Amino acid sequence: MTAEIISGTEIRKEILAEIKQEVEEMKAKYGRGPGLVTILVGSSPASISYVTLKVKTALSVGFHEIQDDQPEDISEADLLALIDKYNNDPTIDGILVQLPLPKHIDDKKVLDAIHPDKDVDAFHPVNVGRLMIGGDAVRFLPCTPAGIQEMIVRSGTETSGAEVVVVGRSNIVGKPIAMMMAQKGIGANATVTIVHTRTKDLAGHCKRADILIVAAGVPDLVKPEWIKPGATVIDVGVNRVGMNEKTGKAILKGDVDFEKAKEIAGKITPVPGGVGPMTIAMLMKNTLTSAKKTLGAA
Ligand code: L34
Repeated sequence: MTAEIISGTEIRKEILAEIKQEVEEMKAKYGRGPGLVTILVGSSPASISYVTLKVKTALSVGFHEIQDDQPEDISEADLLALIDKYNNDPTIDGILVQLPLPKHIDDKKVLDAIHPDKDVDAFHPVNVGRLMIGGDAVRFLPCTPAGIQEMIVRSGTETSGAEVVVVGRSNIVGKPIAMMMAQKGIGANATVTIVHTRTKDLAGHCKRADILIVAAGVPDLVKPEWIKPGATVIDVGVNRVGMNEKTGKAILKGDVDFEKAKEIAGKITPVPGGVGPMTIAMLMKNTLTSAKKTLGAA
């Protein structure tokens, strides 16, 4: 049987429609909508592609959006000063500095400089700590993990008591999604295992997973025979594996061999059109949340 495809593109549409509606109500009631600034340093094609999508999406839901592109050779001090400017700008509810940054800039210093209440990526240590504590402490969830959890919930996958295996232990995806799935709450209450490059029996762990979340950044890492029949597979990988000669666009591939995996899995996310679009939708949701809290509307 072929797996049900969990379409990030479709779910995103629903979420953005909900957000757009709320933005209109906010503008009518408070005289302003949410404000987001995206800061892109340099010109990596992947980052340009993602930031362009973020800007377009923000404008489509009625946000005040500032696209602040900076040259590759901007100094760390100038970047920190820029962040400080937006920290103090009352029209800005969310500050996003696209990663990765050039090598001469300490990304930890930069992320720490963003005010936690405007940190719509939820990468600041304060927001990471709040996520760990869970419940009412949480202001923002990191965008990719939040998108993954939303897809799991909206696809009707049972998480309570489920075996979740997370492949990858990054700060952006692996660590936070593992913590979120283990916590109490909707789309959570799971038994979670984190596996990584030093794990002895990667295949054995994956085979036990009712929900397999793969965020390793290695194309086709997960083999079809590692998937438990009927499992829900969430593929976070967005690997640029080549260029389409005709369109000039990058060819994207996930961390899972999709064509074969979809014959075994119960539900599966595609690449492109899966987790990527959800990441952007959740960024919009976080920015809306930030504005609501600032305005006293939530
Ligand atoms: N600060 N840096 C910060 N926040 C983030 O949340 C990110 N991330 C990751 C890289 N750096 C970041 C993103 O935005 C990865 N990421 C991201 C966002 C969107 C998409 C992929 C990764 C996405 O929309 N992918 C599309 C294809 C886009 C294309 O054609 O290039 C998809 O369908 O998968």
